[in-house]
Amino acid sequence: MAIKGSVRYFSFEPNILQPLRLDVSNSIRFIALKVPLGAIACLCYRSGTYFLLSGVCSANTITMKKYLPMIRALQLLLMTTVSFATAQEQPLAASHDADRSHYLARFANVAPSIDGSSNDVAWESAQWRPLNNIWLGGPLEPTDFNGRYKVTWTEQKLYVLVEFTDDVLVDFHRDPLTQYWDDDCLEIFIDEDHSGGDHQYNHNAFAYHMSLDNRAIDIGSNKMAQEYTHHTRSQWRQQGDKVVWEIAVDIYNDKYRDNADDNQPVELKVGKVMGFMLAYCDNDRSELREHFIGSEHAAGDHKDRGWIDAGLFGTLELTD
Ligand SMILES: [Ca+2]
Ligand SMILES: [Ca+2]
Ligand SMILES: [Ca+2]
Ligand SMILES: [Ca+2]
Repeated sequence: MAIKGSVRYFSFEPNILQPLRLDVSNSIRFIALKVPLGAIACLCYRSGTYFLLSGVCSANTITMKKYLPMIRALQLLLMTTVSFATAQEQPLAASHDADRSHYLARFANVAPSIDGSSNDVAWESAQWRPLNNIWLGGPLEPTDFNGRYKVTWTEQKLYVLVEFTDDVLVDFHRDPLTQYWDDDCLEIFIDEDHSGGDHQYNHNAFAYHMSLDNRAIDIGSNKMAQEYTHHTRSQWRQQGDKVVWEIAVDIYNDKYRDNADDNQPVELKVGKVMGFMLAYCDNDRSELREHFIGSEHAAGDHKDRGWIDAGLFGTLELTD
C-alpha cells in the first residue's frame, strides 16, 4: 500500500507531532495514519521520501500515554530518513534550516537608479518584506530600529532597497576593516547557487557588510577582512525619520578568487534560485552592537551564524 497526499497530523494531539514536523525540511512529506499499538509498519521510500504507517484503529480509543512509544519510534525513524534524504536526494533542501522565506523577485525593465530614492518604477511592483528577527539584543522599540526591504534584478545585477528607522547612526570605527559589525551596518548575504553550507573563509557565499560610507566588507579566503566595494554600488539618504538605502550587487559564484583579475559576475536569468538574506547591525552608543536584526528566523540560542552558515539564508527566486 502506498499513500500520497498532503500532510496529515494525528488529529487527537497535534501538538505532540508538530515538533517532529519542525525538525525536518518542508520538502519531506510526512504522512501518518491512525495505527494500533504493536502493529506499526514504517517504510521509507527513496523516491518522495515519506512515511507510511499502515494499520487500522480508531485513534480516540488510544490514550496519549500508550501512544508515546510509537511517537518516539516515529521521531527516530523520521530523523534517520532525513539523514538518508540529505545524502541521496534532497541536498539543497536539507542543507537549509526549515521554514526559510521565499522571495519572488520581479525583473526590472529599467534598473533602479542607485541614489537613495525609491521613486524608481522597478520598485513599484516589488514586494516589501520585513526585517524583524532579533538575532542579538533584547526587545526592540520601533523607534530604535525597524526596517523592511525589496529586491529586483536585471541580467547584470541584483538590486536591494532597504527602508529603515534607526534613532542614532554611528560609525565608531573609521577603519572599514576594523570591528565593522559593531558600527551601524547593513549585511547582504548571497549564495549564488543556493547550496547552503559553510562560507566563513571561502566564497561559497558572500556576506557583504555595507558600512555607512558605502563600502562592502567580507572575510576573504585568507581569513582576513577584505574590501569588496567593487562588487556593489551603494547609496543611502535620510528621508524624514527613515533611511532609504539602495544597493546594486554583482553576483559571483563560488569560483571567485580573491586578488584574481578575471573574476566575472554571473548573468542572471528568470528561474534562477539563490540564497539570500539581509541583516542590520544596530549600534547607537555602545562598544559592541546593541542589536542584530535579520530577515530570516534563526532557531535556537545561537542565532548569529549567517556569516558562517549559508543554510540560514532564505530563498530568492528570479521571476519575469
Ligand atoms: Ca533610486
Ligand atoms: Ca538604534
Ligand atoms: Ca554556494
Ligand atoms: Ca544605530
